[in-house]
Amino acid sequence: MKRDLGDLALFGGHASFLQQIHVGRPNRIDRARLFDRLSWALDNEWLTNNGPLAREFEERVADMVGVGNCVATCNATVALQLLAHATELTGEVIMPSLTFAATAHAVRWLGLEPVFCDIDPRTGCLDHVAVAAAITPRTSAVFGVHLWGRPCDVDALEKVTADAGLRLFFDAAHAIGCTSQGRPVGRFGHAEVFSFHATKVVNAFEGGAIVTDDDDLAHRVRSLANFGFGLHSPSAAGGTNAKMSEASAAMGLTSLDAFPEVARHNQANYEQYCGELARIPGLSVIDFAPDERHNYQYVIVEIDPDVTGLHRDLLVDLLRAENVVAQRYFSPACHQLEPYRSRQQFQLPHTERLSARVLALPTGSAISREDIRRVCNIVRLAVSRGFELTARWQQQPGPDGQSVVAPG
Ligand code: T4K
Repeated sequence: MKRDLGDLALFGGHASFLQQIHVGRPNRIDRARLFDRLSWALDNEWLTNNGPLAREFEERVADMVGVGNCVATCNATVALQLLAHATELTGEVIMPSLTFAATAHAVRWLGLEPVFCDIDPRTGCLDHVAVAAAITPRTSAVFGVHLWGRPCDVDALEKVTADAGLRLFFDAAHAIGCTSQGRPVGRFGHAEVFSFHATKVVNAFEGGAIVTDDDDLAHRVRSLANFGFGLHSPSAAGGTNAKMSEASAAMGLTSLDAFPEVARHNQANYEQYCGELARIPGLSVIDFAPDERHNYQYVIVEIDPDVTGLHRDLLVDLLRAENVVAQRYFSPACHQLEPYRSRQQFQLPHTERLSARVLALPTGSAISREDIRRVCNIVRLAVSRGFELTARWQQQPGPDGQSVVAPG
C-alpha cells in the first residue's frame, strides 16, 4: 500500500499494478457454453442473416425487457441510425451532450442536426425543462440517454415529446437490466437501443438491439437492417447491412446467461468502492436509486477540484501511471468535440461542470476485492493530499526542462 506522495508512480514509485486494469474488460462467461453454441452454428451451417441463435437472442432480450419486439443489430450506433432512418426524422434531434460520441454521430451521419441540451445535475440525464425550451419547428425527435445506467426522467420526457408531437427514443447502451419506477429500461418512448459491445455488461463481441412495442417500426428496422428487403414502401436510401451474426449471438446468449452473476459482482464492487471512498471531502461515488434494479456497469467518481485541490485530469493521469486505466466518461462532452464545436455554441453549464469532474474506475468480473482496495488506496492518498500533490506535480520538470503546468 502507498503511504506517501513519493510512493506514487507519477513521482517515480513502482506502479501499483504490474498489468493494466481496465474499466471495460469483457466480463467472464462460461467458455464451454460459448464454444458449444459456436460449434452448433458451424454444424448448422447458418452463420448470419436472421439465424436461429440471433432469433433466440432477440427473444431472450425481449422477454427480459417485457417488450413485443427486439431486433438484434451489429452494434448500437447503427441501431440508432436505423431508428432515425425508419422513422424518417428530419432537421433537428434533441439529445444530451454528456454521452458517448456515438449518440450524436449516429444522427449526424444521416444529415440530421444534433441539438445538445443541458442535463439535470442530479442524474446526469436530459433535463426535460431544457428539452421543452429547445424545441423548434425543425425538431423531429428527442434522444434521451440513460447515462451510466441511471434512467432518464422518462415520464417527463414522454410528456414533453407527446405534447409537441415528437418521436422519443432512448439510447440505453448502458442500461440493460436497469429499471425506472420498477419498469425495465427498454420499454420507454417509441423504442430504445441497447449496446452489446465487448466492454458492456452484456456483450456480443460487437452488437446492439432495438426494442419496441411498435410492430410496424420493428418490421421497418428489421428490413432496413437487411438492405431494405421486405419493405412495402421502399426507403429512399434502400437499406443497409446491420445484421447480427450467429457468432455474436452465441456470445450474446452466453453473456446473458452470466448477467445475473456479473451484476451481483458489479454491485459488490460498487458497494466496496462506496465504502472505501466514503467521507472524503470533495469526492463522491455517484449513487443509484435504492428501490430500482441496476447493472452497476460503471463506477463513476466525481471530484471537486476546489475542495480537493486535485483536478480530475491529474487524477486520471496519476491512476494511469499506476496501470489503473480510468476513463473520462464522458469528457470532452459532445458539444466540445468536432464537428459540433465549430458549428454552434451551446450553453450547457451543468454538462460542462459534470463532464470536467467525473471519471470511471475499473469494475466488472475481472476486478477483485484486492484490486479495489489498492485503487482506493491510491485515490485516497491523492485526494487527501491534493493541493500538495498538484503543487509538487507543477514543479516536475517537463521534457523541455521547464516545470509542467497543471491541467484545468
Ligand atoms: N451510446 C452510448 C451512450 C455509448 O456509451 C455507446 C458506446 C454507444 C452508444 C455505441 O455503442 P456501440 O456502437 O459501440 O455498440 C468504449 C466502447 O467502445 C463503446 O462501445 C462504449 N459506448 C464506450 C462508453 O466505451 P472507448 O473509446 O472508451 O474505448 P475502448 O472500446 O477502446 O475500450 C475501453 C476500455 O476497455 C479500454 O480500457 C480497454 C478495454 N477493453 C476494450 C475492448 C474492446 C478490453 O479490455 N477488451 C476489449 O475487447 O469506447
